[in-house]
Amino acid sequence: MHRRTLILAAGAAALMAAVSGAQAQQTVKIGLILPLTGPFTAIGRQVEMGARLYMQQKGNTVAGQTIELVVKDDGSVADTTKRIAQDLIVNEKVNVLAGFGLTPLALATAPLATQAKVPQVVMAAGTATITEASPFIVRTSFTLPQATEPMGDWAFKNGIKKVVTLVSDYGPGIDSEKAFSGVFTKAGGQVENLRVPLANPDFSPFLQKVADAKPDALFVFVPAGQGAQFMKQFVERGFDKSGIKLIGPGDVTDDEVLNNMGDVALGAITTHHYSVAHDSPENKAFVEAFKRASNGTRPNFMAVGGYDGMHLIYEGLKKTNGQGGQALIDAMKGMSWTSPRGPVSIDPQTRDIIQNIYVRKVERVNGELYNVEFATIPNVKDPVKAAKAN
Ligand code: VNL
Repeated sequence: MHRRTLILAAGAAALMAAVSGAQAQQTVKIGLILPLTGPFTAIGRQVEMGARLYMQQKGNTVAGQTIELVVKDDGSVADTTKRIAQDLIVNEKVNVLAGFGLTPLALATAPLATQAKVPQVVMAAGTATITEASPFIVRTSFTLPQATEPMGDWAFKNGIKKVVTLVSDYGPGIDSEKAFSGVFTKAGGQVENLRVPLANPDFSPFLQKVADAKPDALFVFVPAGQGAQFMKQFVERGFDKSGIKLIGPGDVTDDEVLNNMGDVALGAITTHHYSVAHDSPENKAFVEAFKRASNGTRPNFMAVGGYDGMHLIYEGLKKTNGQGGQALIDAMKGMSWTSPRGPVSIDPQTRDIIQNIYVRKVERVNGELYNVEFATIPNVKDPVKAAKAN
């Protein structure tokens, strides 16, 4: 009798623990931290709209859990990102951290993701080493070396022999400078490197140096959001009539602002992972839905990073039956799907995205400017981490 009561009591306790555990797990909270004020507001908005569009299309229930998105503005200040991430982990008990518009913002958060064992989905930033900063980071944007190396090849093969590079002086800019210069000089090209500050850049003195050097092409990396200002100074200095070709990764001709740049952008050759003009049924549906949900705004590569980031979280949760933490990160490794940008997968070794890189040319189509893709380099891994692994 005594023994049976004990067993019953133990059974009831176990059941109650299971029930309360299940209740605690009924909501999966995703903390989405983005610049929604300050100079990179447009980038944060693109990522947020991409993420929200995905949720709108797929609903907010996954594996029996309700998905709750908590959106926070870091104003693109790294200390703020870190403080918000800490608060989201400790007080809001988020299961996933996501967003990260610029490299320093992603890096500031990495130690917190590691400590708390919370997956950190980087949807925008592009410095190669970011995924090495925490075993809990996974990325759905791109890396600059991944997007840039094909440019070095294309340039040399297409008669460009002398190039000046002009990049923002921080992680992704330095990555793209090194990736381009490495491939291009190895092929036999000649290159001179210039770097411009990230904050409030004035491109004029650098453009003067470019004019003096008279290269065949000017290679540019500026983060999305600074392309319009660069182009303005490029025209003011008469570069559109100089015969110096504009090349680089596709951040400078980002799809949201490209159409307002005017004829100066025509003919620019860039390599990148997404164009709003990408010709696939998935992308047509994505672009239409995005425009409908955003007053006609064109999605750019940032929007796709947000959209695919949500896809990765949803599919990961399906695999773990709603569990987060280490199980969720493990479930995301090796996952593959068809994105609006084309086929993608998560490298199980590096947690970075493997994707096609497209060579594109700015053209006017039906009265609007587009990055028109004309060649594809399939399934490109981040070359920096691939080189370390070999
Ligand atoms: C970064 C890379 C930011 C590429 C960007 O735009 C970009 C970054 C804000 O890693 O900081 O286009």
